[in-house]
Amino acid sequence: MITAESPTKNVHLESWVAEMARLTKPDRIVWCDGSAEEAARLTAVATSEGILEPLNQEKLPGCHLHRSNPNDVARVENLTFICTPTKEEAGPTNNWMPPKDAYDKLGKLFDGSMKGKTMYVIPYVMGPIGSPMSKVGVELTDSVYVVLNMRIMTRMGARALAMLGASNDFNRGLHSVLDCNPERRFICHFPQDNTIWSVGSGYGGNVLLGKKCLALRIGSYLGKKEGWLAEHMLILGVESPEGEMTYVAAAFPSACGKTNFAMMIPPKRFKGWKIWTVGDDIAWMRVGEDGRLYAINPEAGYFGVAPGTSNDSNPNAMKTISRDTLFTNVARTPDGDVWWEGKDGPTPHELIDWQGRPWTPRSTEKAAHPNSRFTAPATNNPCISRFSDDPSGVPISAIVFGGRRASTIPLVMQAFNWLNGVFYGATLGSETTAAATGKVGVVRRDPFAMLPFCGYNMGEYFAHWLGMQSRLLNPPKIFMVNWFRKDKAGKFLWPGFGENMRVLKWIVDRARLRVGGQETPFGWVPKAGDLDLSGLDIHHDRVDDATHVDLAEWKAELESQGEFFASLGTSVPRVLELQRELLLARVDAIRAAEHH
Ligand code: OXD
Ligand code: MN
Repeated sequence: MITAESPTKNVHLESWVAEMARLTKPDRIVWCDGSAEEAARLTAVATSEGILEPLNQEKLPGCHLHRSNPNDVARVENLTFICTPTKEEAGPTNNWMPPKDAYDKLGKLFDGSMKGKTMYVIPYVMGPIGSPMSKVGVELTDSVYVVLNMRIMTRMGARALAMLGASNDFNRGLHSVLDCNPERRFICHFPQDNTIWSVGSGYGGNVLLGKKCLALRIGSYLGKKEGWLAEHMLILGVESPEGEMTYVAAAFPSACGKTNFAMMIPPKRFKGWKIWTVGDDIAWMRVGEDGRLYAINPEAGYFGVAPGTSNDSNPNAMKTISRDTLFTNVARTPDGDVWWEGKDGPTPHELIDWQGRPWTPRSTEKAAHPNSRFTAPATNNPCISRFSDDPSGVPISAIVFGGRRASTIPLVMQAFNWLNGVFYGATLGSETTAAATGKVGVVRRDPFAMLPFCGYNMGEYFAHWLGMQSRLLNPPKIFMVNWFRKDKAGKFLWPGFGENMRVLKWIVDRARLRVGGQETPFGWVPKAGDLDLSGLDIHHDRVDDATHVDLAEWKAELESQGEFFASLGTSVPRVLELQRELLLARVDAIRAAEHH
């Protein structure tokens, strides 16, 4: 084994890397420094090995295409494990393996897994360098694709080593693609050891260990232990024409248009208003000295879903991915451009599909995989917030929960109080999409959009959220939204995209206590006239339908929420179940009164 001299004097890191190298037996160890020269060198390696394909460098400077193994295109929740000493700690929503069993099982798979290969050591920071809210991780991987993605998604290399110093406090991530066989694919988290072992996959969410694994699963566990929140939330700043800035964090299950919302361009009517992106997927939030909730985005890039991204749906994303971007499983045009379903312009006459096969509009399969992705640096985003790298984070005034729901859930609703808002989060549901493997189009409960990402017992997670209230002297207001409600004919009631600014404005004004609302049993919704609809060609009936609360639908919803709570068992805080029963009783009482 050739061991490149390590650039660190950190004995904890050195001895762990040596131990993992004894296990995986790589031919070579390369410590990544995060420099531009290194990126150029590794891109050349990846290109010569066929892992990356250069795209048209005039149209897309610095951009490359990667095609994953067709058996490896999404996160694999059934192969993702939380390895805590007891099953109880992992809770009813996680797959569990005892730590010793997991280390043994994966240890056998890792044994010699890097023979003939290079082990890359990737030191990285999640969060702004030097922020007390940030965390250091080190990922060891045999995938150059992982290195190049981590370079975009995190602050990696020498600056991460500098931040770590001599400390032993870093996440230990080990990854090997093996032969990319689903039978030998496992993503195991060891919260107590601050360790992640991932084998048998090369797909982003399974292998970019800083993202879902550290920033959410391990992060949520650390958050519970240390008194903060690691959330599956975008963070954006709304700037008014007067320069007033209001920060909003929003949780949506995967592929509900989170990236679009985080980069929204307000419609013409909102002249002078501006949306600034702090983050598009993950928020780490702490109580500040002033009793407000402060958020950082632990990531440095966007790992976004390509299909549906266009100059219509998200012009800022299109600009963001026009250079220095890695595309995974999209289609390519004969002249080396990228394409996916829902991109602007006419469908090209011929393409190479995501599996490298010729494709024409007559083909029955999709050209791009529905979960094809772009990995792009946040600094490419024309509307990146100037505070996105601020070590203190940004103060959050509103928290929003949203899902993809054809009925029941109104366009927007504000919770009466913290408990009511936590109840919104705990009962969040959405119709499934392609980001996770499994059935598409059924409602699944996805509390706080964290179902696949909460690294410990979900009931205790709810309790942690409830418990934050006593430390928040100035808590954010909590809302739910639903851009996806449909009419009887199955048409969306609300136009969505940039028009969501109108809803966001109501949220900001509510958070700042300066606009009206209509009380319902479940929260406040905008009254006719509260939403600014000027310049929008929509019949007011459709807005009324979009914001309507239908008691019969809600009764069914509350009953389904009850089944969900029951499935979580006794760890669900009693106040949440009582809140549900109170709402159900109110619905029954109102309906009984109406029938008299
Ligand atoms: C993601 C996801 O990739 O939530 O962000 O699946
Ligand atoms: Mn996500």
